[in-house]
Amino acid sequence: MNAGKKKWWQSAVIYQVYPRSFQDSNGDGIGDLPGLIERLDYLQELGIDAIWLSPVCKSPQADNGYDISDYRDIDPMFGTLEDMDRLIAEGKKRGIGIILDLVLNHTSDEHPWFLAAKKSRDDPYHDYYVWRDGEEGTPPNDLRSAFSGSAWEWVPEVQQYYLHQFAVRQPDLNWDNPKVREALYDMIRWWMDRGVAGFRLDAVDLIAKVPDEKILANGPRLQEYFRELSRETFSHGDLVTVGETWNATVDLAKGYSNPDGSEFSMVFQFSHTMTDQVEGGSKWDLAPLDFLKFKSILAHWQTGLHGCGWNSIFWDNHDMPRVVSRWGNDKEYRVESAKMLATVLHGMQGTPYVYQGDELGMTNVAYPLEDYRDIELLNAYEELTAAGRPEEDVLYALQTRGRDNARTPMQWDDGPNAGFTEGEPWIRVNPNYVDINAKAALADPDSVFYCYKKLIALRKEYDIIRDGDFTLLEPDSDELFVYTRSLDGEQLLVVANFFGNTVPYDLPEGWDAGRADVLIHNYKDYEPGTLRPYEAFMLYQKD
Ligand code: TEU
Ligand code: CA
Repeated sequence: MNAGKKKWWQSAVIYQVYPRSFQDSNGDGIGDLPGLIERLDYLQELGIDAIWLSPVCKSPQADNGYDISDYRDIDPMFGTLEDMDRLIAEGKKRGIGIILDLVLNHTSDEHPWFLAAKKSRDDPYHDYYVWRDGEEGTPPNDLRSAFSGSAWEWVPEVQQYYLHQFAVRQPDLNWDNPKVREALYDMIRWWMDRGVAGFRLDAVDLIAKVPDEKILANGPRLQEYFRELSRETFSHGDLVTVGETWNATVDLAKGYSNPDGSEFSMVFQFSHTMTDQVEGGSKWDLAPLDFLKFKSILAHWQTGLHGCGWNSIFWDNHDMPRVVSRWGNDKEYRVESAKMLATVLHGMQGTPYVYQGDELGMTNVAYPLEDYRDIELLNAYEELTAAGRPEEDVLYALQTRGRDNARTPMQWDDGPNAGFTEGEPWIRVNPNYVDINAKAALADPDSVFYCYKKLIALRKEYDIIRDGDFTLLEPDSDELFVYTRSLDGEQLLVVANFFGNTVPYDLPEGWDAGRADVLIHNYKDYEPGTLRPYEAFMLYQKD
């Protein structure tokens, strides 16, 4: 992209808050907006520019807020609209923007639109959702919900099925109805007027579904809808927008993140997060990480969008296991591997997203079934065991990949419930909070926290991290993740041992550890010719 035309979000680092697990302020065991406001100073210390806030609108919480019943109000569990205004204002004071999570593919079954829609075929709201005729017990086709079971649900009052790509309680909106689109745009403008910094768009590549042809993602009218959405809303403000597009390709993403601003700022693409599952299987079909594929996918996105689009870069979020447990080592090398993963991520081009607790090196949990809360996980348990998969094997898969790994309460200190709540937390706290917590991290200059802080600061200091092009080195190494970035005579080298072995390694030609600046290193000293377990560093030099 041309110098002088930089967007604020290209130099930004965004931090994701999953509000129900961040900080409780009133002892009901559920995190809330006043709690988040109390913790803004912590986030300012980390140095982030914006918070992506998972949904806080009114919701029966069938899917933790991703089922919205009123887009223009805050769920009482999280606070009030005044709390939201205060969050936006307090954020602004600290240079932190608030990015709302817009769930536009579906609503809650308790949204007034759906309550009206399911009463009668003649109701003006009926056509806000996706209905098909059929016979009870024989759905229109065999489309499956992402949360197990059929994607169709029968409603006796209207003698029709409605489509739900997610839970039964998340009916899909009918984007082909212009009234639906206009109603959503109006709501988005209403939020823009309240001063939000941007939006994350949930499951947005599913909005243009054509269920009769079994097309869910990337429907034929998708780009038309994206352009109209942007034209009617975002393009009127200096906002950051990030679409969640599980099914994007580099070619599609060039359009989605077109620098002309006609669609979104960027999208989340997930192909690298699917390199440790059986091909053609589901997320519950575990396989060892295909490291060469993982690297080549990331490199493909880095080079593919350079200069003609923009990447979002992330390792995990509220739908994923904790990265240090997944691709690092959450035992003896927890700190080293958490720093290594952070270094590899933050050296790439794009806008980094830090998921809450990753800056502490928070880990997965392995709970018995009764301690889990997530609808996806609980439905998967039923479906997989009913299909005959051994219970132990199912539980192991859920413990390894389940979304609740990321949703355990934020670990603030070593006091009761990790300082998250004075009540009974809605989901159990990870027992390792006694050692892994923000208070301990802030007191230790070598903590994972300060590594993130440093990486975030480097991004502001070195234009090359924002602008430089990307070249993957050692593409065939089963152990090393190495790349360079370059920009007009400046060069950056990121070297990482992604695994727990000691590996012989010499710097590439033209690099001299004595001459280059060491921007960050997760070991204290440098050992020529060798990389120790999970060792990672970033070097910088100028011609
Ligand atoms: O996720 C979209 C999505 O495709 C999920 O089904 C995803 O595949 C799954 O969570 C991976 O385990 C978004 C939100 O991020 C998620 O939290 C919501 O549950 C979902 O949409 C429905 O709104
Ligand atoms: Ca609360």
